[in-house]
Amino acid sequence: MSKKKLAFSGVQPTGNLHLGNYLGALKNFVSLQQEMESIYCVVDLHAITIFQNPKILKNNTLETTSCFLAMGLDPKKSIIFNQSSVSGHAELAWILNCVSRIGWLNRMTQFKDKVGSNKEKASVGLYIYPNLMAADILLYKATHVPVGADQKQHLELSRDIAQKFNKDFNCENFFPLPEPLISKNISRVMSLRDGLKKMSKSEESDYSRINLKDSEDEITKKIKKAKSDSASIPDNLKSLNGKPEALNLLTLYSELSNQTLEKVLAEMSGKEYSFLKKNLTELLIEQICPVGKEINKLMDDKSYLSSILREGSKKAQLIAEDNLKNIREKVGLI
Ligand code: AQP
Repeated sequence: MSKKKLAFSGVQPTGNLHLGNYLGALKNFVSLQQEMESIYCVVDLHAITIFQNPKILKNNTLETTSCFLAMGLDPKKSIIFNQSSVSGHAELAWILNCVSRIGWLNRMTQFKDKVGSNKEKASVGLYIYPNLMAADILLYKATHVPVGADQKQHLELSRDIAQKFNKDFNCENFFPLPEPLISKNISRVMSLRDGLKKMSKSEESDYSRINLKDSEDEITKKIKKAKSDSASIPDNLKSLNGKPEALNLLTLYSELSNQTLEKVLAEMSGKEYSFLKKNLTELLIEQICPVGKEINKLMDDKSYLSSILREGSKKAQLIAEDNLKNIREKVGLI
């Protein structure tokens, strides 16, 4: 039996989108919309698991929408909307809170990393965030979920929840088990300051990331200051062991220039990292700056962006309500 393929993914409106979001997730969103029905969501309910200034949140929601469009998502091909405008996400999340197990959530490493030793003060929402993510995906019976490697564990949890729901309510194959689509070449873009940490919006230093809205000047400065290595570029991958910052810069160059890492090493071996940085800067300016300019242009017309979300919500709502009817029926809710 062939199942209908449907892609779903979300991005939090928590600030400037960066190169990690772009290469780890958004690039895949754009190519998938050619292949299957696709739903992309600005996940504002996820964002508020950590306090957000309401005015800034609204603006970030529109800006994330503008990033989707600037990257090449086409509202005629993909459904683009914000999570809170379809109340089914919250409703299904509640049902799944009752299916998911505390033991499963206790294993989620992202929660542990985010709260550190401050667990008692974290919001309950942050703890049950992965259940809401499962609801986002299962509400549309999505089969494919393009994400960065940091979301792999949450995706596995979504599959466990889907499987348990199907078993508990005796409805085999009711929820498809969603497949993560994680880029092979660059699944985790690392911070420019610390190659062991992922590039992230919430990292304090802006020098740790390339934002999609960075100017040519900012990109040049950030790459110049990025940590690399005092030795010259090696001719093999093994020599990059223990040099995560150098590996990160080389992987970025390989991804942006569409070449394998091995080919990049063969070409650049023996050269200083300043040579790589110069070439990487040029590629970043060529590929990222036009996106940034488009984001700024789109943000000048906020009513257009709101209309994209409104139209997308209507379409998402229809699919969600149809599925929810069946879900309520399975659970025994009148
Ligand atoms: N560094 C990264 N490398 C590869 N993929 C990444 N993603 C995020 N950072 C990287 C992927 O981008 C998508 C959207 O992520 P998000 O903004 O919803 O949440 P996040 O993963 O928590 O991103 P940040 O930047 O780290 O935000 P903060 O700092 O607010 O937590 C996801 O598919 C993610 O995997």
